Amino acid sequence: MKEKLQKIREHAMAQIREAGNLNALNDVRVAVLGKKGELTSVLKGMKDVAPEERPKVGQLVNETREEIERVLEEAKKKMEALVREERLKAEVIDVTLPAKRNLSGHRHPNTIALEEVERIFIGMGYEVVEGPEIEYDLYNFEKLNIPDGHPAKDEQDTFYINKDIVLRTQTSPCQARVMEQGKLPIRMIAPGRVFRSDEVDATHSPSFHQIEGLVVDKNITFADLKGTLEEFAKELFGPETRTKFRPHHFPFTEPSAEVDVSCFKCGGSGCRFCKGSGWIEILGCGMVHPHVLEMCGIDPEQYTGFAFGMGLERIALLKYEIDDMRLLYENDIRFLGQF
Ligand code: 2NL
Repeated sequence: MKEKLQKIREHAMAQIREAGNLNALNDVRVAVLGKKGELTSVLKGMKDVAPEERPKVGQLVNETREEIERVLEEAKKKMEALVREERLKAEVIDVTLPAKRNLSGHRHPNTIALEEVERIFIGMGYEVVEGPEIEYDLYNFEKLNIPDGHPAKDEQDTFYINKDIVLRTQTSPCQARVMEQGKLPIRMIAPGRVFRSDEVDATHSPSFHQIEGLVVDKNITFADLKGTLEEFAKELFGPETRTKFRPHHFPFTEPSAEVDVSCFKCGGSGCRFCKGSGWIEILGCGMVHPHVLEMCGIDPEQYTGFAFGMGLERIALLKYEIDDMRLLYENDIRFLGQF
């Protein structure tokens, strides 16, 4: 019996030494100490041992069991420590590595340009007013001195919802609505999305943005218009900027003008950017037509005003030297991230 136990012990120890992982160790435990294990079968064989020998043999079995358990436990601890060490080595964290940067959002060039224009006019005491993108024909055309039959009302240029309702082609209906409310004086800009039935190309889109401005008060003259827009141009394009007012025609202003600024790339001597002319067109303007004032409930004998309008995309393209308007709408962050 003694020799049998000795053999079981040595066999167990050898198996423990050979066990390469925790599973193998557990297999040894089951094979030796489990319900059907080698040592357990020795205990089951106790009935064949002479009664006076049983306590001694029992003690021997217990000692063997305890020793195997102890060695198994030690081996298990060693192996667990080894596994943990290996895992720690594999998971090593280099705290000196630079952190991964989060991709953060970015304002669209249109928004940057709009906020710049708003900042300038708010600084001159203007209010920013927004209005509906779907408008009555009455506000979009009629009250702005664009009667039925006028070429600007052509179905080819305008998205009609029905004969009375259109997608606004300018933001002036906003201003007509403010004038109608009758609170004077008015100093406002109206930025927003407008719609024209245009084909997409480098300078056109069926949906783009405008910023219009309106001032109505007593004794407003063309000098106020010139002073205001000259100041605006200097703020937007730099203090050296000169302006040129060229006579023009708009149905809603009289007299009307288009405004050029001296090229901020070459200073006016002529370059590729201004196509050699030294000037860049930025907006249209004029004194509000008396008939427009009248249709919006303002007495043109008492009040005069000036108005202007510019394309936001045009300003953004100029300011950031972008040569194709389509880039503004493609939402490619490799492009948008540059501004
Ligand atoms: C342009 C020219 C302009 C206006 C817009 C306006 C509005 C009212 C009354 C009179 Cl309520 N005028 N707006 C006036 C002159 C020019 O825009 O080239 N825009 C892109």
